[in-house]
Formats: sequence, C-alpha cells, structure tokens
Amino acid sequence: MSHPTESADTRTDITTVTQHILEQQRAHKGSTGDLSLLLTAIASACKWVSNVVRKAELLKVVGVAGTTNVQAEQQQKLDVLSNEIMINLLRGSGRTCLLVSEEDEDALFVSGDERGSYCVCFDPLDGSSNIDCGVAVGTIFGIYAVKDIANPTLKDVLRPGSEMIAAGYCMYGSSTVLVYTTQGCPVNGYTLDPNLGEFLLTHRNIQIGHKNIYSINEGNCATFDKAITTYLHDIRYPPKEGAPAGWKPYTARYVGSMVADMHRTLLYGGIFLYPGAKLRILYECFPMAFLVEHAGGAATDGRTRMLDIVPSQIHARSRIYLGTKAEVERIEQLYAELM
Ligand code: AHM
Ligand code: MG
Repeated sequence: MSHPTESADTRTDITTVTQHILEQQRAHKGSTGDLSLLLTAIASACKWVSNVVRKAELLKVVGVAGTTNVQAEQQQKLDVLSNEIMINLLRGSGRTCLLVSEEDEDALFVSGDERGSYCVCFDPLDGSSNIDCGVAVGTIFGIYAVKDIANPTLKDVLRPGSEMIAAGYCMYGSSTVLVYTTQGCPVNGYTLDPNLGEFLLTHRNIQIGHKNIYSINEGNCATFDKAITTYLHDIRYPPKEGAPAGWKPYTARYVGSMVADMHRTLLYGGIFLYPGAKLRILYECFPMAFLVEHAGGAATDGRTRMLDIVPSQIHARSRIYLGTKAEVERIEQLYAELM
C-alpha cells in the first residue's frame, strides 16, 4: 500500500495494463496469449489516438476531412486518422483476420502472415462531432473469435453479442481511461499516466453505480414511443397517488458522446437511452451492452436483450437502453404493456 503523502510519481506498487493482461492470461489455463497480444495492441492504438486527440488543434487535424463515411456522415480529420491508427495496429498485431470499422463500408480481411484468429469491430473515434469544442470522445471495440481461421467470413461477426469474447472502450476526456472486460471476467479500468505513457489499473472490478441519472437526447422527444414517453414521465414527476418518502426526480445528464455518457452511467448508475435506431449494433451497442452486463447492469432494445440480437449486416443499427437492471427491466415492462 502506498503512503497517503507519497506522490503518484514515487509509487512503485502500480499495475500497468500489460502486467494486468498477463496476470489474467496466467489465470486462464491453456490460454495461448493471442488475446493478450491483441488487447495490448488495442491499448497502444488508444494511446496513439489519445495523443492526436489531445494535440488535435496543434497538429491542425481539427475540422472536417471533406469526405463522408458509409453512413453518409461527414468525416472529421480525426475520424480518418484514428481509423488508420486502429487498422495499422490491429493488423500489425498479427492476431486479427477480420476488421469492421464504422468508417469503412466494407469489412477488411487480413491476409498472409498478418492473419490471426480474432475479428474486431470498432468505432475508432465515437462522438467525433464533439471534437472541435473539446468534449470527450472515445474508441469502442468488440472482439469475436473466428470460427475457421483459414476462411473468415462476415458470419464470424454477424452473431449475437453474447458470443463476443471481449469488449471495451477508451475515453479521451479530462483523463484517458481504458475500460474493458473479457467473457465472464470483471470490468476493469486503466488511466493513462501521460508521463509514464502507460495505462495504470485505477478501477478494479467496476460494478454499475446506483444513482438515478438518465441520459437521452431530449431534442428527439417528438419521435419517442409510448413506452419511453411514459418512462420519462414517471422518472420526472411524482406518482399521482402520492410520492413515497424521499422521492426525487431523476437527474438529467447528456454529453452526446456515447463513451462519456456510458462511462458516467457505469460509474454512477442510471440509464442511457437512444430510442431512435441510430447507434450501430456491432461497434456501439454490443460492446457497451457486454460491459454493462459484466458490471451487473442490463441492456435491451425494449423487447430483446441487446446481446441476443443478431445483426443483419455489419453496419446495422438498433434502439438501445442500458444501465442498472431495475431501470432496464422497467423499460422492458413498459414495452410489454404499452407497445
Ligand atoms: P458517431 O459515431 O457518428 O460519433 O455517432 C454516435 C454518437 C454517440 O456517441 C452518441 O451517443 C450519439 O451519437 C449522439 O447522437 P445525437 O447527437 O443524435 O444525440
Ligand atoms: Mg460512433
């Protein structure tokens, strides 16, 4: 244990993300170490993206790139740069065979010596419309194991999210925080020490918090369905028959950057809602649902557990509600009763 007066720079009892990945690998008998290498490559990519995000204004990479992505959204220069960084490091890890990026219409099949046994779906820089005003953005990723390494196909990722073997995000906010979990293991968080250039274990075994916070883009309220309108009414106004002692309306918080909104939801609790089917299943909904479930929460599209959905194509979208179990169950109940 460190002494309270000891500065972070003189501590020696720190755990780096690499140490922790290796520790977890040793605990898994028969593990090949391939996933460890892949996760280490992702951590390196996130450090690199963090570096360019932090220096964006200085490197003159703010603003639009003048191109659009597959969803006809304007690409920011940093979207393009972050995508290149991710692809570079994922391919270079020698552990991937199939890459699906929000920024690329087609999946990328890795060939030759660089081919490995994992498929990675990612959004290299989510929330990038927030970049120019310095609001938190993030990288999101989900990992599947390929069925036949000699013949990877899109079917390897067009599978339920529950079949992912790992997922996570890195938030580039007031600090850079990498949060990930592997199938059946705790969710851990690592904060980038900018001086050491290392992610250090800072959030061990994250369990979703218990605060009553809701997070939704209220500007879209004209399009909300009856279940969501009812839910929002119930959390804002006391019940007609009289509020129980201590009843308080929920607090509203919305950054508009999924990684930041989900990071807060994981740490503090509450619910994140996106009722319009905007968010992409493979690299936004699934990784966040995987994390929230591993942290003791739940995720749904209102009718179906999010991780049971099978995407019809790599850029398929879904509505999504995720957060503490009680809130998600309430939404599922309203969908069953009212829709
Ligand atoms: P992006 O992938 O183009 O950045 O869009 C995804 C983002 C999420 O980070 C965020 O939750 C959502 O879009 C916000 O959408 P809106 O601006 O409609 O509220
Ligand atoms: Mg995105």
